[in-house]
Amino acid sequence: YITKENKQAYQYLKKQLQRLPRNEQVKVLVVDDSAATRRHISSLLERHKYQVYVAGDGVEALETLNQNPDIDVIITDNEMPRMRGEELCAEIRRLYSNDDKAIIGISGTNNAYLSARFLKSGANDYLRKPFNPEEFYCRLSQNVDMLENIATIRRQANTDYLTQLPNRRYFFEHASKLLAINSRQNQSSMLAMIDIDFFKKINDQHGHDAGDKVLQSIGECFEKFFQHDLYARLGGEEFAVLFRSASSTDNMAQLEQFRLFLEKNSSSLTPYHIPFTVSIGVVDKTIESIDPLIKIADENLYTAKESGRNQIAS
Ligand code: GH3
Ligand code: MG
Ligand code: MG
Ligand code: MG
Ligand code: MG
Repeated sequence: YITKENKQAYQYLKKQLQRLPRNEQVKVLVVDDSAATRRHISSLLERHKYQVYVAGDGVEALETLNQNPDIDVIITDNEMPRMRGEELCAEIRRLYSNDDKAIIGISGTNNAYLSARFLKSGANDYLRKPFNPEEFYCRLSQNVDMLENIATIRRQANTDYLTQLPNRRYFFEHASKLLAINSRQNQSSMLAMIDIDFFKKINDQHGHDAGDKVLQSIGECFEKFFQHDLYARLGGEEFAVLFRSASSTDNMAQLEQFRLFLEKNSSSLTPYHIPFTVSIGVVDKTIESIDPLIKIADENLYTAKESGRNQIAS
């Protein structure tokens, strides 16, 4: 029979096994001026299937990071020519967010203050040489866990749970950046507000679950029709697209294709076979802030609704 200890051991083993394929995705940069130490740490990492990069000092490390910006963890020695490990930490923190890179300082010196100095310079963790491999793996793995958790939370904070589309927060954050770039280049920005017609009726006639399925199905259409643009579910049955292309003719054609596709195919998109259409309000303007752009698009959306729905107004 399964004892509590057995079960714990089994779950631990399962976790360890699950960990292997993850490590293959994790990129670790080893910075040390001693070739022997670089080899030792690299072989520990390779044994657990991490992707390994090496650098002989801080300057080389910064070059490697510049060429491989997706490196996740930096393990660095302190005593090195040209740049000390602490200085490297501070420089990495100046250049990269501590949300997507973890730093572990390593040193063999007998300086009692070094661990604190490493941490103050932006390191997440510290190991004294010589270290026990188990401790090394545990500290590394906990730092990777932390990076993964941050990535998960960030993804969730930016995603609408029902449709899995980017959400309002994501849209506003990125829209202002895109508008700033466009207006600096004296280029207009095109925004479309898209609203499902008579959606309340769908809920009333077919139930809230059916309404949810309609929202999910239209979400998948956004990924197909506007994959190069910034789109989001702003709330309820309302969506926005901010176009990356400056060609308003192309953008309008894309919107018209989308509207027509739903008019023709919407009933086959859900198991409930509910036909639905959308109304779209469009604005094309050289402007730096998103709020007035949304206001005009909303007014045009209202016009599209008033003029009989299932159409685009600009
Ligand atoms: P119009 O053509 O003028 O846009 O009419 P409408 O019925 O689509 O618009 P209205 O604003 O009156 O109703 C929107 C409805 O959307 C009301 C609300 O219950 C429903 N709704 C909002 N969010 C969700 C959701 O996540 N799931 C479901 N099923 N319904 C939702
Ligand atoms: Mg050294
Ligand atoms: Mg409405
Ligand atoms: Mg509506
Ligand atoms: Mg609405």
